[in-house]
Amino acid sequence: MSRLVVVSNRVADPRRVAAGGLAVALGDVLAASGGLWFGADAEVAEDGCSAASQLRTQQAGRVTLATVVLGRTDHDRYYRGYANGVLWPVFHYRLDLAQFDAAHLEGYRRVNRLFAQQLRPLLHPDDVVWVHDYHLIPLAADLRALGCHQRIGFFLHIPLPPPLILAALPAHDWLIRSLFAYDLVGLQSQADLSHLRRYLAVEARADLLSDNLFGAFNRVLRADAFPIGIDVAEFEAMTQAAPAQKTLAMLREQYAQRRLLVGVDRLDYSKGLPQRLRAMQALLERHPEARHSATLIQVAAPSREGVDAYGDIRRELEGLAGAINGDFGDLDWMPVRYLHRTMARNRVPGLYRASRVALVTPLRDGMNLVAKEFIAAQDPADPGVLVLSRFAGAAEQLTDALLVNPYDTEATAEAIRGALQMPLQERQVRHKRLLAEIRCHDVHWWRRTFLDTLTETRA
Ligand code: ADQ
Repeated sequence: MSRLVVVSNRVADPRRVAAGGLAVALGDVLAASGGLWFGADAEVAEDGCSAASQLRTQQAGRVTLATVVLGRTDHDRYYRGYANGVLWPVFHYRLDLAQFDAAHLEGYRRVNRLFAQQLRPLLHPDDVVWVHDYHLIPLAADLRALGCHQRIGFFLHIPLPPPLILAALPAHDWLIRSLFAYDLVGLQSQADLSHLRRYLAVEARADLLSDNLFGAFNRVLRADAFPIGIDVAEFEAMTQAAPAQKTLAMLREQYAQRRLLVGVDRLDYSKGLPQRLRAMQALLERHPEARHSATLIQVAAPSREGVDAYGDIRRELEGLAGAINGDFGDLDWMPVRYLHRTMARNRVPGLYRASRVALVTPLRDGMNLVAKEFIAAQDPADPGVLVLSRFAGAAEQLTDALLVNPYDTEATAEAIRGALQMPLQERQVRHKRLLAEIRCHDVHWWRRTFLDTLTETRA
């Protein structure tokens, strides 16, 4: 068995539950192969320089964690400036929020080169390298330039936008060309794959050798959709464990007279949170019978607070929640409980299970794991209903959810009403199919399928 080397912006100790599903799923293979997980260190050197000597390593069981300490300037340009200030908005179709700055692009290129220089001496000839996400798109090209011949795969966790949006990105041709240094590129959905295919045909004049093979720049690239899943068995076990059960009991007691709706997100403009609150507002305006009977608990985890657009979305959301509660709330009932915090991971399943409806309504999302977690946490005998944006990657798989267009406030409000009123039998039928889907395509399936395809591709 080849050793697995995972590269991502952040590394996590796979033995810690708080690390989440991805770390656990990759942790299994990393541990079995005595693998290496490489990325940026959580600490940033304030003196401003990313010294080559600042590579830190530590053992987490059989897994080696290796991290590069970045200087403040490099970190801010690469991470905040380019990855989160340009690639994140553009790839989520928000050209209006992108802040193009040549210095940030240069910082992104420099940090990727630095990662390649630091990683190369740690690699063995038959390693399989798996690079994750938009922070590190050019990494394989930098590794190849240093003479690395290992199998290298890439997985993009966020959407890939249509060709004309991608083409607005300064240096898009360089960025996409650098994908050809990988042996395999994985995307979340068929929609993303079709965008890549069209971009390559039109902008790169690539030869479309098949649905998944593209010839350009004297290389052949294989790309495919590998929708990421969750660890369903682990999530079900977490739902039965004491912290989730205590949360469930507390919520059942507190909200004995109400039906709960739940939203759990990072506070990010891609998640459609203001649109979601406006749909709640429309529901209460149009259907007075929904007043007093339903409460939305919206938990929004603080995220990327140094980036301007994130402060704006926070203020907008606080204003909206306050306005809805002011207009519709009563002495004994508030329609929206808005919490700006990260909940402990082991309590989240209790909140899902206590809720009749989940609102997962991003404007654009690579996949969205909250939708899958909500399904896994339900009681099959009396399950809740998933209201899901058609613009989440998950919508390609979860066709038994109530699919909505989050920009259409009135239609979303009606879908929420339909979810609150759905008869038990229909809830059971839909939930059974949804659960079968997320079980079949769980995170272990995703990891296995990607790594098997990467191995075959090189063979
Ligand atoms: P994210 O944008 O972070 O991930 P998502 O897939 O929804 O989005 O995962 C969020 C995770 O964080 C879930 O496990 C959720 O339970 C947890 N979480 C979110 N808010 C929380 C809160 N307030 N308190 C506690 N936990 C919270 C990116 C892409 C997604 C893609 C994933 C995985 O943007 O589209 O699905 O990677 O590939």
